Amino acid sequence: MRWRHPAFAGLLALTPIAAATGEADVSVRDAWVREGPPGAAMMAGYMVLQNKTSRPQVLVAASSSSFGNVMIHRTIAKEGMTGMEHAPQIELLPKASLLFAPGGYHLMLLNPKRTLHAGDRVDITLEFRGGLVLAVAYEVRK
Ligand SMILES: [Cu+2]
Repeated sequence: MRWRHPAFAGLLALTPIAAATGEADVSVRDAWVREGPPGAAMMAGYMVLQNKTSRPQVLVAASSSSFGNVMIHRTIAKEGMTGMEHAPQIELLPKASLLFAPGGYHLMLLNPKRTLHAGDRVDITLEFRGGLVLAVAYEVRK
């Protein structure tokens, strides 16, 4: 049972963290979630993604234990109608920021596991191509 040796298990657990430290130049600021009406099945998350590296970075997934599912969406206007489309991945240009804001890109947060109120914090994990993972605390706001 060498796979269950405690030292080896610890080494496995540390590997993703070590892989992420070289990519600390991708960051998130002003992360927030809009408070929904009681029992809302959907909420939306916003932020500013910053790529301080000299290479493009590609956001490929988002997840959270506080929601049934998290998707990357974009609100679009077409022929006078507003809708949302799924954005399977979003490229951040080198040395650039990308705004997630009402009316544009957002994290679609489906089936919250509890009612979230203004002032609460909720953790959402962002995954980038190449293995970079960022755990971000979002503040719930009105
Ligand atoms: Cu949406």
